[in-house]
Amino acid sequence: MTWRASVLTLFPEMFPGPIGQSLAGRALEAGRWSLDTVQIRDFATDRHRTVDDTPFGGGAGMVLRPDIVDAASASVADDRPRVFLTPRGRPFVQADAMRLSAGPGVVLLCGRYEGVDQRVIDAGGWEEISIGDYVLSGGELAALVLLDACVRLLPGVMGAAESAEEESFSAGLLEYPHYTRPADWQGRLVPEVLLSGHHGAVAAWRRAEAERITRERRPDLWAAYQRNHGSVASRAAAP
Ligand code: 6GU
Repeated sequence: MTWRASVLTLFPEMFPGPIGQSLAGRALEAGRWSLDTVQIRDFATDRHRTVDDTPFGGGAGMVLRPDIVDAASASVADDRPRVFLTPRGRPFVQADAMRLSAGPGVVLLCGRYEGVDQRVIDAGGWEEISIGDYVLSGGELAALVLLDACVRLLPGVMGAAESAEEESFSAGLLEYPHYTRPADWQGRLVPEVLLSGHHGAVAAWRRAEAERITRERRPDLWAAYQRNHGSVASRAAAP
C-alpha cells in the first residue's frame, strides 16, 4: 500500500510546492507516496462559499466553521491519523515523523484565519501539532515540513548513507561537522584526525564534536541525552 497524504486546505495550490522538487518530489513521481488536496471551500453551502464566522465571545479575526471542516474531512475519511497543524499543538519531533511514516499515511488539516472551531478538532480525534515556537500565517508551510520529514523516512526514499545519519540524530545528538576537499581552504585547515585514516580516532572525534555542539547549542537535548546515554566520557565533557 502506498503511503497517502491528504491535505485539507484553503490553498491547495501550495502543494506539493517546494517538496515537489528534490527527494520527496522524486519519490512522489516514483509512486512511493501519494498526495491529494481537498479544497475546504468546496464544502461551503452558501452562494458566497463562506467557510468562516466571527468568534463567540468576541475578539478579532474569524474562525473556520465546524460543519464545513467536518464535511471536508468526511470526504477523505479512513483509518489514517489526523493531524491539525496549529501553533497550539505539541511540538513536532523526529519520533513523530518516524511514527507517522510507519503508518498508512496522514490526513492534514491546515488552519487559516484565527483558528478552527475546537469542537470539530475534538470530535474528529485530530492530533494537534506545531512545528516550532513562532507563528506562521497558516498551517500549509507546517504541513509541508511535516510531509518532508515523513516522506524521507519511507522505504526506498533515502539512500543507505542518509539512513545511518538518521539513526545518529535519533540517538539524540546534533551532527558533527563535515569537511571535504580542499584540505586547506583560504588557510583554514581540515581537522588533522580526519586525514589520518584511523577510523577509530575519526569516530571518537566525531562523537566528541557531536556531544560538544549539542551541549553548547541545545542544553535541552544534551540533558535528555545524558539521562539516556550517561557515560564517563559525557560526564567528563560536561561544563
Ligand atoms: Cl502548525 N501553524 C501555524 N500557523 N503556525 C505555526 C505552526 C503551525 N507551527 C509553528 N508555527
